[in-house]
Amino acid sequence: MLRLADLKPSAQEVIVEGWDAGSREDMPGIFPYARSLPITKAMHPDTLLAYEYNGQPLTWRHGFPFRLIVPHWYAMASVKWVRRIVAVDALFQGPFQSVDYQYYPDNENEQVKYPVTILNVNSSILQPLDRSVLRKGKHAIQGIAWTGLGQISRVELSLDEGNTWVAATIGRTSFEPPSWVHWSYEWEINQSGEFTILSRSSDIYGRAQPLEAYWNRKGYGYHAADRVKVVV
Ligand SMILES: Nc1nc2c(c(=O)[nH]1)N[C@H]1C(S)=C(S)[C@@H](COP(=O)(O)O)O[C@H]1N2
Ligand SMILES: [Mo]
Repeated sequence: MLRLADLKPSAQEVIVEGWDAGSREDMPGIFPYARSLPITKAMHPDTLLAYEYNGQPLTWRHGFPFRLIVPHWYAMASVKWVRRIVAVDALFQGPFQSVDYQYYPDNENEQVKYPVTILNVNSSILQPLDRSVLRKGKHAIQGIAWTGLGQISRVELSLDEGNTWVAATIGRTSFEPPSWVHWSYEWEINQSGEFTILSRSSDIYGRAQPLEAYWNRKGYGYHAADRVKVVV
C-alpha cells in the first residue's frame, strides 16, 4: 500500500490510527488510538496490514477490518481497527506515542524517557507449574524463549538462585524469529525440599535477561528471569 501511495521523499513516518477514541486524565481532548512507525519499519516485509486471519476476515476482537502487525515490537505498535494511515514529515507526538509506551527510568525527570519498541529477550517456564508438588525422580522442565532482535542463542536454568546455570536444550522450531522457541531440560531430583527454578535466555546480540527487573515508571519491557517454585 505504501509503495502504491508513492510517498514523497520528505516522508519520515506513517501514522496509523484506529477507530477507537477517548478522553485522557492527563490532557484535555479526545484522542484516537494512533501510533507511528518510521517509514523503513512500516515498509519492512514483516510489517503487515492484516485483513484475514487463518483465511477468514478478521474478527472484531482481532481488529476488523484491518490490523497492523509489527512482529518485532511490543504489541502497542500493532494498531487494531485501522481507520486511517497518514504519511508525515515530522515525528508524531500523539499521546499514545510520546506519553504512553515510553520508558521513564527516572521517577522525577521526564526528559530521560525513550520509546518502547523492540521486544526484550525473554523466557517463560511452562512446566512444572508454579507451586507444583513433585515426586523425587526425573522431571522435564520446559518452556519458551523469544526476542525481538535476531534470535535466541541460549537458554539457561538455575536451581540455586542464580549462582550456577545449566544449559537447556533449544528445540526445533517451525516458525522463524521473532516467534518463540521451545526449550527443555531433564531435571533429576532425589532430595526433598523447596526449590526455585530460574530461566534466563540470551539472543545472538548478547542481550540477556537480568535476574531483577529493570525499573521504569510505567513498568514496560519486563524481562527478568522467570521463576517457578516447586516442592519435592
Ligand atoms: N486501535 C487500538 N489498537 C491497539 C490498542 C488500542 O487500545 N486500540 N492497544 C494496543 C496494545 S497496548 C496492545 S497490548 C494490543 C493488544 O492486542 P490484542 O487485543 O490482540 O491482545 O493492541 C494494540 N493495538
Ligand atoms: Mo498493551
